[in-house]
Amino acid sequence: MSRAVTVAAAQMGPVQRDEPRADVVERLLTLLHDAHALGAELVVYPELALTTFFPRWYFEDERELDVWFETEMPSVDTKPLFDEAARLGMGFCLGFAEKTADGHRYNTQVLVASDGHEIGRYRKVHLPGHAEHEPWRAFQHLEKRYFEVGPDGFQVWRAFDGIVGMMICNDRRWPEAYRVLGLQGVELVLLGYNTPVHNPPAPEHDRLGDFHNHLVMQSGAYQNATWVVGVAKAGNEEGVPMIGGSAIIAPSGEIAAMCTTLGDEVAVARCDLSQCDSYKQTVFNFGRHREPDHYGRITSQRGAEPLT
Ligand code: CDT
Repeated sequence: MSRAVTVAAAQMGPVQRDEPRADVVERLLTLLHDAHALGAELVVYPELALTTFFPRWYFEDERELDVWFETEMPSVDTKPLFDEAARLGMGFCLGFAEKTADGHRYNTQVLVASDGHEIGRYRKVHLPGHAEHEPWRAFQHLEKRYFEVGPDGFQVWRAFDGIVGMMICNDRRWPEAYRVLGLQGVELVLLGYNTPVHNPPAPEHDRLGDFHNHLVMQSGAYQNATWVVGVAKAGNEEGVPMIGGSAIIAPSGEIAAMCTTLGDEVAVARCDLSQCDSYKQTVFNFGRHREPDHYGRITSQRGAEPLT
């Protein structure tokens, strides 16, 4: 039996440092309406969608850092998005910087149902970059300083007539993230990203950013028999060019829809979750073909231990 959900990848162009949250939410509402007009039932927004990608700067003062974090969701500024999505009967997934009541900071994505209730939250596990100021870089990537590793790992939720999981940006480069979701039967992975074109420690990779983006999401989708929806904040943000290429990827690994600009844009695809079944039952029938006795190093070891 077919189980289809029409999904919109709501890519954003850059958000500049002084852009007020309320203005950003206006942009999110425009994307929501565009997605609705195209028949979408679920809209996926980027990582840290409400602000510029602030980990590119070093803040010594805690109060300077706090301005980028939300202490409640919905917040006053995002309430209009929650209200309008519920009025239209649309679900959405939104990335934001979260500061909890007990002072923990996470890079978080919230999944909201079509009636406006919160289905679940995912807090980013694979934090890229560095924890100390590194002045030699053209820009910083201080996620390891500003966020804690999400404590809840990779969970799934029954939603949108299927099994939904989330990850955030750098997580998409790690096969373990998809596989932990795959082992819970995931059928739809939602993820936002902010990926600079330039990677200061490895500038020789810069020309490959778009290729690697699709490579990891397409292989993650295929090898785990799931749809993957990856959504960028793209374009030139505060002088730092970011890749676009937001895409909706089928369990075959094929791209079903993709953004073609570096600005605010929606790409929509009808995601038939039952298309996962033939992969889950045959080539990626985990119960039949996996050999976990031979995978011990995956969890017993962190770094590579090359043969000497
Ligand atoms: N936001 C985020 O996680 N960005 C990282 C940059 C790493 S540089 C290769 C990403 O994986 O896209």
